Amino acid sequence: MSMTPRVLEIRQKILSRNDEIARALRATLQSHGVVTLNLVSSPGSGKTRLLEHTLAQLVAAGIRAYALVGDLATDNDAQRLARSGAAVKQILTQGRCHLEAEMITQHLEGWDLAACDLLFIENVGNLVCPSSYDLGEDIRVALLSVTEGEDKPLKYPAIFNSADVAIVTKVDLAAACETDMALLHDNLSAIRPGIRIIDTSARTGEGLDEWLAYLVEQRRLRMVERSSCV
Ligand SMILES: Nc1nc2c(ncn2[C@@H]2O[C@H](COP(=O)(O)OP(=O)(O)OP(=O)(O)O)[C@@H](O)[C@H]2O)c(=O)[nH]1
Ligand SMILES: [Mg+2]
Repeated sequence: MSMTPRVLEIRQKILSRNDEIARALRATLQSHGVVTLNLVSSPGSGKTRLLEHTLAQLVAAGIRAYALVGDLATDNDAQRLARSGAAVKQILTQGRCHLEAEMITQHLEGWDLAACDLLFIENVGNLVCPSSYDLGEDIRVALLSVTEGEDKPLKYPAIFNSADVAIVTKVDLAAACETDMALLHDNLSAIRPGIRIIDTSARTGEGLDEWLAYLVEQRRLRMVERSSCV
């Protein structure tokens, strides 16, 4: 007998268990007024650098932000993010290539969710596995740096198709990499028609105000949506 169906069955069970935990987590976060973002991308595309800037700006503006950051090893990213003054925790994934909802639930313990406006979850750098795992987020943010090649949305469709917004990073390097920005946008839109795309550079500051305005607007919209659902 072939092993394939059994492997698939176990995988489905793990995913449906994750979905159940994610559903409960989403309900808890929403009931406390938290808007949650899950940042996914390949390793090194600039998730932490974007978040360093974002958290510092939000703290300065009096918007209460928390961050969880997942990695296989080291707490380097948590140390970088904590400099902003925001509450930050590192999640070490014990070798797993993605975050799971249960890890988020566990690491939120001890945090006052009622005192949080925006929760950022930086996923493990990986363009494949994180796409299947709901973390109870409201907004999935896919980052793609210009150095990775315009074809990545076509080659890794699941991660870009499941995103609500795409952040193109490192646009200061676009000329050096001969990146065709129009093609990169077209490929993102082909995989996720109508997706909002924000071009950014953490180095020059390009697009960062647009990203911050997007966050503030999304928080407002989600809170209005929730109050009208009660
Ligand atoms: N030139 C340039 N470099 C950037 C930009 N954003 C990030 N970088 C650099 O890219 C490298 C990786 O950035 P990180 O923020 O650590 O990337 P990451 O996605 O968090 O990486 P992992 O957590 O390991 O997946 C660092 O050297 C950053 O300084 C940018 O906008 N422009
Ligand atoms: Mg990082």
